[in-house]
Amino acid sequence: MPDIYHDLQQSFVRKAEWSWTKEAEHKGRVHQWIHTIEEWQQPMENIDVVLLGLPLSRSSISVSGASEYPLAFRKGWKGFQTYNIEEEVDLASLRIVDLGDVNMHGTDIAQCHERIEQATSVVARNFANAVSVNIGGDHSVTACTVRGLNEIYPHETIGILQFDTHLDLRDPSQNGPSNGTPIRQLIEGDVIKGENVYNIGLHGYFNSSDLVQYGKEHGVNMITLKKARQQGMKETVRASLAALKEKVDRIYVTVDMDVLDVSFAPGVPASTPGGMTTHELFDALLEVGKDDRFQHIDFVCLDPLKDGTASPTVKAGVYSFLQVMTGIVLAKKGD
Ligand SMILES: [Mn+2]
Repeated sequence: MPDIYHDLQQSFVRKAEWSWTKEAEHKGRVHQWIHTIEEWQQPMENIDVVLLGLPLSRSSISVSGASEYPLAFRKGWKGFQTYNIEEEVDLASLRIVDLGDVNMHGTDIAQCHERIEQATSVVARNFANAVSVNIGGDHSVTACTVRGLNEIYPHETIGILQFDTHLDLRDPSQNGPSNGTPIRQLIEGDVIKGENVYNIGLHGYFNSSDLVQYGKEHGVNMITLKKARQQGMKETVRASLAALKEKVDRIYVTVDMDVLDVSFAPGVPASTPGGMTTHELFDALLEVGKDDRFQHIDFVCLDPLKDGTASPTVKAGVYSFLQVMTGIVLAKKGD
């Protein structure tokens, strides 16, 4: 067995507690396209995208069942075809592997964070050429995944494109390693610079002026939703990625699903009125996927336990991920 299985095992990555049985009659659907690493028969170097579940939400400030999202995400795949009618591309050409979930400690949050950091490092080392997709979990996981990357690439500058209603710049000395502090943890830990953070989606009444002040002092690029709408969502994403490319070696994209308007995302505890429409987020994520410099993305804070009966938020979460994949296929085609 290649060392990679051993490495993953050592860093607490475990086969997901649940996976799809492959049936020929469902060929063409997303759940038939994504293989677990155990099912993967081709060389590991051939893999384009790796998925990793981070089922942790004890670190969320508001009560959250985001730990259940990796499972709900996987279950949601069956409702989607790999063919995208608007872009006329089939995702089936993309070689994607589900590595499983980081096995969390029952109660020790610090231990959970340590495991996430370690697992991210191992994934980055073993799949250096693949795009990595992390499925949270609450937003605290982003501090861990970015630290994990920094360990593997200590000489690289990492930049963050953040889709979020919040700055996530609360003070870790008061709020701990929670979902309100990941960006500040990374700035204070010298892992990233504030000026290399581009946050798109800020609006309304959900960030205090002292945190905005902290953001300004550290050069965080705060692009309000109002500004993004004036400029156009696609243009805003393109401009942010272009600016990041000038300054950083590696781009990490973090999608806090609370960036969506609460009417589109009832299954996100911190979503608010006045947020992004699914349409805007899907457009934004297609642009992200098209950009060949982005290598890592996470989706966080989606709580399937709070979702509506037709699972609108989980479906929006799967769709969001697929938009990024579609962008990658378009980029490979040279569009
Ligand atoms: Mn957040």
